[in-house]
Amino acid sequence: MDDIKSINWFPGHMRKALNDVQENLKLVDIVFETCDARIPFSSRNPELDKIIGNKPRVVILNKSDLADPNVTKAWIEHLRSKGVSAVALESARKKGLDDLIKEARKLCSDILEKAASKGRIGRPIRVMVVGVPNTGKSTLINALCGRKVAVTGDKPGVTRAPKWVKTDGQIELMDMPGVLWPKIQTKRSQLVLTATGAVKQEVTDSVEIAYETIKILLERYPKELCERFKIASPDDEDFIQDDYDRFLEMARKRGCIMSGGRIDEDRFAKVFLDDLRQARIGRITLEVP
Ligand SMILES: Nc1nc2c(ncn2[C@@H]2O[C@H](COP(=O)(O)OP(=O)(O)O)[C@@H](O)[C@H]2O)c(=O)[nH]1
Ligand SMILES: [Mg+2]
Repeated sequence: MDDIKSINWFPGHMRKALNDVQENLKLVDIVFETCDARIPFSSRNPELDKIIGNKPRVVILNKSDLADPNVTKAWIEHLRSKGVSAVALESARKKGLDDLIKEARKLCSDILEKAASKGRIGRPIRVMVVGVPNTGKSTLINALCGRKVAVTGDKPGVTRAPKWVKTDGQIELMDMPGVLWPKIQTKRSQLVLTATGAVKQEVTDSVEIAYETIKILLERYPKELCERFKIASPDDEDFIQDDYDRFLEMARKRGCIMSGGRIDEDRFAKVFLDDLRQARIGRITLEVP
């Protein structure tokens, strides 16, 4: 388990983290900004925009194996329409790395041409990976390097001189990813960050998180949800209208029953969240552009 997940962000941490990123930005040609493809809004921190200036950047919709491919496409188009480069990636399975590197070289073509005109032909592009915790920064760095790199700076407050790791694709990768914090501005952001596992939850919250996430799924992925938990779907006659009754029925069907016949809501909440995080309900995206 990453240390980072247990960090309690407070304003000092946040400022320090942003300052570290800002300092290291000066050393690179381009930024790879990771986010979670299931929640591309809540897993990005807009503070990065304020310091990035005109440095090229690619937004990486990571863990796209878990996300709805159609919605991922819509996010990529949406970001591009705003002039932001974006690619889908599965860092864990190294899928999409070629597209990412191609995009990076395209965005850095001016820099590369300028270097070439000064005789530095084939100069590698210098890259820093930046993102909020749990968006796959370390996994991406390892995938790009083709081996496990000791990523020690993956924590705000650990400042040292970055090392550069050469990769295929003529990239020099900073071994220290830039760490941002999740900017939780709404209850909905809090919910989806917790539901996907990006933010640690208190044990007592599981039921509420599961309950509220089920409501989202019922709107966005009713077929997948009802099939997985073997309940009648909204266009069936015996669909259970009441949210809480439906929740209890899902738990009952899943065998989350205590001795005496009471429904074990806590156990079901954990079963549900585990199914969601492992994409066993399906490839699901909780935020649309
Ligand atoms: N399904 C899936 N999981 C991933 C992918 N990339 C990373 N992960 C997982 O996401 C979790 C966080 O990844 P990590 O690289 O530690 O994120 P970091 O905190 O940003 O450095 C780990 O459990 C990884 O195995 C991916 O492409 N697909
Ligand atoms: Mg990490």
